[in-house]
Amino acid sequence: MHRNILIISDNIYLSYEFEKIIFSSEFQMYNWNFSISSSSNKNDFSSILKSKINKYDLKNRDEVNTIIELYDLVISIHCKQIFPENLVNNVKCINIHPGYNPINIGWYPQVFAIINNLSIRATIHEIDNELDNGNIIDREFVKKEVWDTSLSLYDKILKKELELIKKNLINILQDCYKTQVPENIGNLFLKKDFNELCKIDLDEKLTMRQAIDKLRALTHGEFANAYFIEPSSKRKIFVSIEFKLKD
Ligand code: 0FX
Repeated sequence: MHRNILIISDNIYLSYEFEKIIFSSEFQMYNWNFSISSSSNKNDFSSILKSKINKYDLKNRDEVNTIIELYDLVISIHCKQIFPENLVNNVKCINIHPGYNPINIGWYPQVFAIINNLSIRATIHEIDNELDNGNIIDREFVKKEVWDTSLSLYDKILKKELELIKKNLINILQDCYKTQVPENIGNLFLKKDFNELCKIDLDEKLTMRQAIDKLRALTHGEFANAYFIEPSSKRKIFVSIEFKLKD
């Protein structure tokens, strides 16, 4: 059974919801600690979470050794740092991924699921020495509609991730869960693929379906993602799409 658990995250919403889960009486016997990456703003997290927040830099050997000494389980909830070999080989590390391993590994999975018409799930898996690759503890589908934007699909995935956490947490803490090896190598999408997608080529020939899919995959609330360059002024013009559903 694991007693000393480190939650490492760069996502405030999920950290807040995770904290609500572990504050229930069922989880009081465990020793929980929250930490963020050095690039995240501590005040942002401290103003929302009740727990004390640490910062760990996983590139720093001494800090990784401290984690190894203090904790017997590390749970990554959208932690943006790569887990080093030393950490993964010495402490059980678990990741919550907002995608379907192995179909959508890597960055912003819902964006690439829309663009490439791939199914999407949320996944909990053990961390090994490759990105989003370890043995799968649980994963569940999220329904993708033709009117979903990146944001609406992302919101459904976060909800599913929290459901999976609630369902599996006690078994993870007691180290009594079954795992499944990922079926294949899958599709890896990186931040640079996303940046590349954002540049709209006004002369690209697409079907209307492809064009709508591209715009909805890049529509995420206030984020300015898709853009084209207006030829005369060379200004970046940002584009997004809006759907209105009638019953
Ligand atoms: O924390 P997170 O939701 O997830 C990301 C990766 O997608 C995930 O695969 C990885 N495991 C995790 C550690 O980091 O990312 P975020 O909070 O930076 O962004 C959330 C969503 O916001 C993203 O899915 C798409 C959207 N977004 C974000 C940025 C910064 C945009 O549409 N444009 C942007 O410029």
